[in-house]
Amino acid sequence: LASCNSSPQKEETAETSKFQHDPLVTHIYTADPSAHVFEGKIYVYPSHDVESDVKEDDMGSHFNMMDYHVFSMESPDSEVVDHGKALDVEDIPWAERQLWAPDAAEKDGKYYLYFPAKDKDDIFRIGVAIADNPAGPFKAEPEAIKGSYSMDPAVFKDDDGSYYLYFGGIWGGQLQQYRDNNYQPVGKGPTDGIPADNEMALMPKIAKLSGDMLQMAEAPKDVMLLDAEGNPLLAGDNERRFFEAAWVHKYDGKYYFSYSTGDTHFIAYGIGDSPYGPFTYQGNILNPVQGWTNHHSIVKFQDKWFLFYHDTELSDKTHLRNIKMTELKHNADGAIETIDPIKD
Ligand code: FUB
Repeated sequence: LASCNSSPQKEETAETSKFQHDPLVTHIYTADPSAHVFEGKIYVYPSHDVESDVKEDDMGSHFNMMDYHVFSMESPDSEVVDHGKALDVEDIPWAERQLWAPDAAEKDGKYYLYFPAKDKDDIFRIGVAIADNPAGPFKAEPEAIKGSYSMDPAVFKDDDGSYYLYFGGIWGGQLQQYRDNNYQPVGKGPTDGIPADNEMALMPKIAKLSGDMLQMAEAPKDVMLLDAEGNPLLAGDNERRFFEAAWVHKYDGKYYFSYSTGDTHFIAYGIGDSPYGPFTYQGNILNPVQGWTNHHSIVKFQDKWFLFYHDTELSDKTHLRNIKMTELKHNADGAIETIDPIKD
């Protein structure tokens, strides 16, 4: 572990990248890696896992993260630089606890960090923070994004310059507490409010972002995930239905919506013709990893595609994870080759 102090504001640390299924960094616990290419480098925006005295429960309360660090790599096999703390819960006026999976976007030379946190009423909202460079530090807006709820934001920039916010997650992510964008709490358990097995599953949400990147320009809509017959995936279809961790990438003119199936631990995907979907379920991108959660991102660097993900190799504890990366391949027909994190 080497230290380099090129930034006057923040301490930077660097580790040699152990590309291909080894933890990318070992000096802190990291998870939920959202990777992007900014300014010719790979930047990774993960959660920063920490041990705290909060007891484990089915709502994920023990995922009690308090800040974010940003990482960069010149290339997939070069060293990983930790740019230090980029945002702290103490500096987010509306947020109380649990800084879960973030994402980032760039527009006109400014960088936007989108993040979920529980507010003072213990309700997940999505916030945004702004920086002049991809490593931060980020300054949070005083309020959460109006009308936002649930967690796991992911921002996709389309080729026409439109930006879309995807979000949502069931159980601890609170999506089951909402219908038609209205808060309708039905109980405190993780599955209270989940539809019956033979009903349509709760779908992730999408909204176009406003020109200033700080609000949703429209009311969130369902991202429909369909089976091969064109029917919405059902709530009881645990191996295929959406749980959390939305991500979108575009390949060969098609939109790929990928996500975690949560309690069955896959990263699955569907393909569609519009950022709004519908997306037809195709299969799994990543088989279950060590640990309960599975959360990923997909990014193109030069002419190759990469999957970023996490597992619990360093700690063997479900809430103390480590980010990893590996190459991802699209076959000639556009299907993604399933990655087995154990064997590959
Ligand atoms: O890191 C906290 C939560 O665990 C994320 O928001 C979920 O996607 C899961 O990885």
